[in-house]
Formats: sequence, structure tokens, C-alpha cells
Amino acid sequence: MRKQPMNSNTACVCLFNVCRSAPRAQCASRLFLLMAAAPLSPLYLGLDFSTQQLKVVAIDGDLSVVHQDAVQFDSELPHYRTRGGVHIHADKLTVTSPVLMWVQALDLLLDKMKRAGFDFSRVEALSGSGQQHGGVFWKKGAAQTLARLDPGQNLYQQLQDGFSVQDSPVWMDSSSSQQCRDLQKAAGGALRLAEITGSRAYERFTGNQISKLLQTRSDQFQDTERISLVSSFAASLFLGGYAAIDYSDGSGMNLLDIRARNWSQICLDATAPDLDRLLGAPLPSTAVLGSVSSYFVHRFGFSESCRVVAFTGDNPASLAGMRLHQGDMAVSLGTSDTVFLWLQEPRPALEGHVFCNPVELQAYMALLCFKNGSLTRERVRNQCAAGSWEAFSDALKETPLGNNGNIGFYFDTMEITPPAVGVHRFDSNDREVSQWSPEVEIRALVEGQFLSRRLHAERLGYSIVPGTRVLATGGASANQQILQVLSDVFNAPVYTIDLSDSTCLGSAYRALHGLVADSGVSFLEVVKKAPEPQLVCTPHPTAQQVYNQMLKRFAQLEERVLQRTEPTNESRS
Ligand code: ADP
Ligand code: XUL
Repeated sequence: MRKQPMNSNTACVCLFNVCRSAPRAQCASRLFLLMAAAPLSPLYLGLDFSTQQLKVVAIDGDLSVVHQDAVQFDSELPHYRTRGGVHIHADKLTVTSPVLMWVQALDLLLDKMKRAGFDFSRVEALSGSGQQHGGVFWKKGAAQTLARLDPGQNLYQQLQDGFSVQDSPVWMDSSSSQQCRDLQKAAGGALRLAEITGSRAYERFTGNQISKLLQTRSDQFQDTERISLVSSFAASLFLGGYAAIDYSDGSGMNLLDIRARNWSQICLDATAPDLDRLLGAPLPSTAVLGSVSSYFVHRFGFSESCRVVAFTGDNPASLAGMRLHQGDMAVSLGTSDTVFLWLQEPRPALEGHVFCNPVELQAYMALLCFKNGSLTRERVRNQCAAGSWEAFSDALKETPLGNNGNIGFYFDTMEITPPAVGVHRFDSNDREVSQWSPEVEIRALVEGQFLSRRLHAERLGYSIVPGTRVLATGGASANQQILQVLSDVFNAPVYTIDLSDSTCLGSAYRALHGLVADSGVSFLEVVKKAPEPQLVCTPHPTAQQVYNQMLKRFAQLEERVLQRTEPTNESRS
């Protein structure tokens, strides 16, 4: 604990609880600890540079949130003319964000906090996250600018000339198909690339964007002295020098060997010359990178000893915010569905992504994205349950586990996992049928969605073991009957966790953990005071038998559906 000078605000707390009411001068034991009154206890900041906004959360040592703020890019920085924080270019494939918008957003956020009376001197450590895959290209000479920032001016004024590329490619970009094909060829195929980097080649992954820059705008590439991810760019602003890319966010580049935890030479060579120098050495996500630069000390009153813990990607930060345990799985049932898995042994596949784990060095996490989530459930609810979630739930209650062998696939739009489209219904003899009763349709949709989540999670190395928990979040986690199907299909208890800001909170937790990670204290030990998830469903006794059988048929039928789907521009070869 920090020592504070005694003043009128300072409370005296006896270690042995014996002299609470006694005046300080009369304290018999004299074994009291001078503890600052609540306003002076240390704080931990978590920032999130997401697609549409920059957010911050401050927590105290008890993990209680004491401050929250945000800057919306579209409305608060309208001169960048972004929509949803991005520019979609005329080819519809290229999607970028102005890097100076992110810099200016940080100026604005810190000014807001200062005006709100936030006491920066109490921040003992900070960390953060960024939208994954986005790349920032620092111009030659920018390191010097960063190291000599003048506290009399804002960051935006001083970094105007700091970037060789003004419009950073972001995760929504899909313009680098050619580079993806080239990389897969150089690595020995899509699966081989996935085995090395955790994912086959994806257009949005930073390595393929770097390669595209080199091939299409080589002057800008030549003018670059350092390449950051959005996360490490943000950390660099606080450090006043280039921050290392952390292993977890670095896994979203198609460049990192996720087992060796270093850049893969094959991938570097296939992407750009001398790339390891431009990227710097990657570091563990728990690493303390240094202290905030004197700019932040003098301009905002940060303490000189305030530590900067490596920033990471938004999905890894969210895993930390949800406090996933080994063997757990988190399912977010939002506009689209995402699945996070904690993995000990990764088994990268052609779908989904395996990243190094952000909170435990030896572990991994997997991320699967499913585009047809709540919007498809809403469409079927409107067609089969007159727009009522209650009637939709009743249909689930009234139909048997396994739906009498009927299996459905519902991809209203081209799915990511697996890359298939259309609605496909099969009866218990695997014969294609064109329609079902509304109740059968509703159960087939929900069972089909969760069988798919399980199939693809298992392909990445996930297995259900005793003690496995499924944590559900997002809008549809309010629906008990949907969660019951989730519990049955996974044969595991389902818990709900109410988190509006898991990325920011995860970053603040990581800041706190970063201070003690080197002494071997685990992340879960540090966050044990956070509220526990609530148990909402347990699996039906027959669930295991029903769905183990069904999963095998589901996998075969999915292959049939895939054979009918045209390949997408995302290279699956
Ligand atoms: P986002 O991904 O945009 O943050 P949310 O996590 O807020 O979205 O989820 C919104 C979705 O939740 C809506 O599209 C809606 O279909 C779904 N939803 C809300 N309430 C229910 C319910 N009772 N049952 C099933 N789905 C629901
Ligand atoms: C993950 C991905 C997005 C971004 C933006 O692979 O592309 O989730 O991290 O949130």
C-alpha cells in the first residue's frame, strides 16, 4: 500500500481493530496503519479503442468501478466524417479509420476526465485494448516525437506528421484476398498456416494488410519506421515510445507462431522484407512495458510510477473481463453470436481463430464468429411465433430434445463459420425437406445453432469435461428456454453474466494483474472479488446421449450443405 502523509482527510485504521473509536493520540497499540481515505486509494485504468468509440473504466483495488467515460467517434469528432467509426471505400472492400481520430479521441477523453475531477495521480497502472487486426504505420522520425512530447500541447497537434499511412486498415477490411492466397501458398496451404499462426489467411489480419501496402503503396511502406496494432499504438502513446505487440493480439496477424510465441520466419518472409525490425519483438500480454511518459505526468498529473501494462485485442480483453476459467466457454448471443474458449492445447482449424491466452502464458483462447445469430432467431420468431419471444419459448418447451431427428441449418446471410448460405432442413433419415411445423422449425433453428457452436468449438480442441461451465451473455441470454437448449446441447451448466463493458473492465483487471504477474500470482486470484456468474440451467439427464449422436449426423449434413455453397472471396483453399 502507498504511504500517504497524514492530513485532515486521512483516516487511521488499526490493524487489530481495537482502537476504532479512540482518538489517534490515545491509540494504545500504536500499530495503526495510515490509510488514505477512499479518494486516495490506488486506481487501475482500462481503456478500449474500439471501432466506434474510445472508452475508459477506472476500478479500485476492490474491483469496484469508480469512473467511466467515452468518446464517440462519429458524433464527437464529426470532422473525420466516419460512420460507425470507419470509412468504407468505393470498392466496398477497403475499410479504414483515420489514425489521427484515435489520437484526438484520447486527447478528448483525458480532457473530459480532467474536467470531471478525475484524480490521475491515483492511477497505479493502466492497460487497454484495441479492435483487433487494425494496423498503425508510424512515419520515420515518429519515435523522437513520441519521446519529446510537450505537455503544453495536445497529442493531436504534435503527432500530425507522425504516420506514414493516415487511414489505418481495420478489421472490417476485406481487400487483401490476393495477399491471403500468396501467404497460404508460401506457408504450404491454409491448414499449415493455421497450424503456425492459429488461423488460415484472413483479409483483415494485419500481415496481409502490410503485404498489400508494400505492393500497392510502396512509398508509404518505405516511409514507415514501425508498425503497431491498434492496441500497441495506444500503449505507445502512453509510454512515449514504441510499445511491444503482445502475444494475444499478435496472434491476429497471420504472422506470429502461436506455439513458439515469436514471429514466424516463413510468414515474415512471405509478407515484407525486414519485417521483424518494423514490428519489434512481441511480449507476453501481462508484461509491464514501463511507466507513463513525463507528458502525462505534467499535463494530467499522473504519478511518475504509473505502470503501463501491455495492451491487447478487444476479444482477449473481453475474455479477461468475463474471467473465463480453464475449460470454460463463453457464448455471446448478440446481433451475431461469438464463442470464446479457454484452451490448454490448441488445434487450429480452417474455421475460427486460436490466439495466445491474454491472462495465462501457457494457455490459448479460441474465437469463433457466427453471423447468423439473433437476427435469424428474430426472423424465425416473426414467421413461426407471431413475433413473440414467449411463444418462441413455449415451442422450445413443447418439443422433445433432439427434435425427433430433424436437423436444420439457417444461414440467412453468408455465414462465417462455416462459409455457407441458405436454409437447409433434413428429416431423421437425412432426406431434405422443404418445411416443418412452426414448433419443429423453432427447435431446429436453436438446436442447429448450438450444435454448430459445439462442432466448431470441438474442432479447435475444446472438449466438455466435468466442471465445464458455459457462460452466456448478450441479448438472447435473457431467454431461459434458449439457454436450456444451450445447456442440453453442450451437456454443461449454463451461467449468465451481466457485462456491458467486458473489454474495458478486462483491461482494468489486466492492469492490476500486470503488477503482480511476475511474482506468479494468477489472474483469477487477482479478480476473485468480482461478482460471480449466476447458474440458470443444468442439462437434462438424457441430453448427453441425444446430442452426442446428433452431433455426428450434424457434421455430415454440414458437409453436404457446404458442398452446395459457392466459395467466398475469403480464401478457404
Ligand atoms: P449487440 O450484439 O448489438 O450488442 P445485444 O447483445 O444487445 O446486441 O443483443 C440484441 C439481440 O438480443 C436482439 O437482436 C434480440 O434478438 C435478442 N433478444 C433480446 N431479448 C430476447 C429474448 N427474450 N429472447 C431471445 N432473444 C432476445
Ligand atoms: C475479431 C474481429 C473483431 C474485432 C473488432 O477477429 O475481427 O471482433 O476485434 O471487435
